[in-house]
Amino acid sequence: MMKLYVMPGACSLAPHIALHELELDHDIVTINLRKGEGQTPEHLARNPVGAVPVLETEDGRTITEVMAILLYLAQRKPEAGWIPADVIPLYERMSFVATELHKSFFPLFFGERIHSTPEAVAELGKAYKERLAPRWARVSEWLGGQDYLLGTFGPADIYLYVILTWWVRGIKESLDAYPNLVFFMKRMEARRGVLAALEHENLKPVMA
Ligand SMILES: N[C@@H](CCC(=O)N[C@@H](CS)C(=O)NCC(=O)O)C(=O)O
Repeated sequence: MMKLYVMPGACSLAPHIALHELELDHDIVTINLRKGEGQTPEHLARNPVGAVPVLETEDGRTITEVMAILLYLAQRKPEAGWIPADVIPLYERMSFVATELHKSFFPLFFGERIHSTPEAVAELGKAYKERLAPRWARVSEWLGGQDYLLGTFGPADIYLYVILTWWVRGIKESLDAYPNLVFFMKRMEARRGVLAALEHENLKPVMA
């Protein structure tokens, strides 16, 4: 059976949701990064940078990177139609979530690893929140009046959902300035696969 290594609430929630949405058999293994479990020899052998997610497949592949794992899972269930004939808009949106959104959270969550004074950490946080504003506007514009980023549900939506949970639950910021994103989050949290993965990670929906 496929094995996915996760830390509850982290970006690994995205492939976890995908496994449920695609109804693929899997085992979940929790890696507690706060207790240093990402840096054990066993985990470093899976992913030398010590991060989650990592997916181990039945035929011996080890796959890292949220985007790659999501695409691998989508390929495992082609009938779900998660990979459109024209992959460019899918890659554009996934890449945006990975590089413009996901990685902007490191300075917000771990500013004290970059600067040593509380003032500098606060200034960094403020700058990154401001930097995110046009990026939330960009995904909101992509959604427009659609239910999902590409019209129909797929991996880019799952990845965006997880990053937005960090904004709401982790940073305790509001999405009220972006009604499309509020509706999107509610729509996502009405999905069975999303709720199943949240429950497994002992998390509550953020829009409840
Ligand atoms: N580019 C990686 C980023 C993975 C990542 O940042 N994972 C975080 C959790 S959200 C992590 O494991 N951090 C632990 C660390 O970097 O030491 C991906 O897309 O999978």
